[in-house]
Amino acid sequence: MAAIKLNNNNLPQIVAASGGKIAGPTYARNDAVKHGIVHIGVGGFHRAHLAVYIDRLMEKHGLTDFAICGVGVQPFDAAMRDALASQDYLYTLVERSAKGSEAHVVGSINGYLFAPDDREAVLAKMAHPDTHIVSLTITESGYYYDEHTHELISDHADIQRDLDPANAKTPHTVYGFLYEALARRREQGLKPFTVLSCDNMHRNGDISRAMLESFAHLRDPEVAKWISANGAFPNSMVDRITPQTTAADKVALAEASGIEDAWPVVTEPFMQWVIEDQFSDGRPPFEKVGVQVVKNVDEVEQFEKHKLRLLNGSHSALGYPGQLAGFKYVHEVMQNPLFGSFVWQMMQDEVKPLLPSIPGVDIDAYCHTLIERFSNPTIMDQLPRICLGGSGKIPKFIMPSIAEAIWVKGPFRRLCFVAAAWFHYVNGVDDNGNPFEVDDPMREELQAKAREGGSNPAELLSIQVLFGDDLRTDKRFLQEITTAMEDIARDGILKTLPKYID
Ligand code: CS2
Repeated sequence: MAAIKLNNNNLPQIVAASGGKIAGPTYARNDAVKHGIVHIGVGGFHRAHLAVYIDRLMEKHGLTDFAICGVGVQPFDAAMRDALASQDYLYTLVERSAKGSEAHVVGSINGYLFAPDDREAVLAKMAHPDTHIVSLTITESGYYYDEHTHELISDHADIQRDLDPANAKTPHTVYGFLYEALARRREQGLKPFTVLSCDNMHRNGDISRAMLESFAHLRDPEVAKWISANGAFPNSMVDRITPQTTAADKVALAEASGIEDAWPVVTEPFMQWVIEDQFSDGRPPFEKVGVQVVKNVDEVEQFEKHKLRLLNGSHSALGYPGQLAGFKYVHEVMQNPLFGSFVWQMMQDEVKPLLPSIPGVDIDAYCHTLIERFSNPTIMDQLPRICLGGSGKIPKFIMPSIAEAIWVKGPFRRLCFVAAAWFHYVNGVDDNGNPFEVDDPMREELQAKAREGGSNPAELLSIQVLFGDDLRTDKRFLQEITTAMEDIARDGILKTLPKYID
């Protein structure tokens, strides 16, 4: 049977042909629903996370004021514009686990604006009274945040361009859009929309607030004051492992479910969102669909610490050494008993003792869930995805645990092994001599330092924006990481790993 193209007209046929196995939206997706959320950066993660929570609220709880209008600001977003527009903004979410695969059609996104086509349309949408939230998944580079000074990189050419009032109506950066739309809302006597960062960053809301306020201050201090007094920027912890969609995923969907979808999303069954209850202009009743809405920012921070250090830290522990050892997918790395033991012991012995206890959270159960999630053989989570942008990952997921372990005199050998593996990884050649692509904004600098340093970590550690000053002078740390680097260089990952397993 030929697959049926996904769109509004064909949806009933798709559902019927599946014998009721595939559910799709039964709620209205017309002008009766309002775009309460404008989302910048519609990719796989957004479509597996916020858009799914909203879909459930629309389907099960009659929510009509918070449908999503997607926005793309990057040239590459044209592909998402075309894919979604070709199917009335519907898409298929495929949840895969060892138990099987379930497909579901999501309808919460029902419009999409591509900024390079019409920047004014995006500004008008954000400034519209129906818009209550502007949410973001723009990756770290979209924030223009200097990790070291904690300030806006205001001398960046993109920011400079958007700061020029002559460009106010044609912004390129997220801050240019947010600022102009908020200034218009202020003029119109509207409340500011909530700026809701859904990026996997520590204190994502605080960073969004501080950067936007700096930007606004450079444009007009009065608007900056208004944003700071009235705006809301909730911090949140977001979680759902969402690999990049492949051509094979589309074929599998067509064969198994009879759906022709230009860009489906493949993800795991697990999802989590812990969000601070700070909204300036109303919000959907997220708690009805399992979101943990908390009053206190410290709570978000604790959940976030668990996630970044255990989930993302372990992903790095599987990713960089795994890529060097020649693996392609996370589950393949997990199937290797050495890696399975290594990552478990790193979590239990080195990371867990550093984490706060959260009432109602069983940290061992959490670690077990992670092992199960990493072992999921069906989502085919690609190592290059895990390894992408290591200069933004290792300093956040691994190095802080090392620094804290040194401080409390705890063990940190395995964490050093992971950092050492990344130092090797940046050279772009695996243990079998096969080259691979190192996708990192700092690639050139990293590779130059790695070449200069060889098995001596000093050169790479001298990159201050990544490593600061403290670790570089700690003798125990230097000894551990140097030993790991020498062992990996001499023997390769798989022969070195047993030394790190009890
Ligand atoms: C991964 C994350 O890229 C990475 O390093 O650890 O993308 C991870 O899959 C998500 O944070 C899961 O929520």
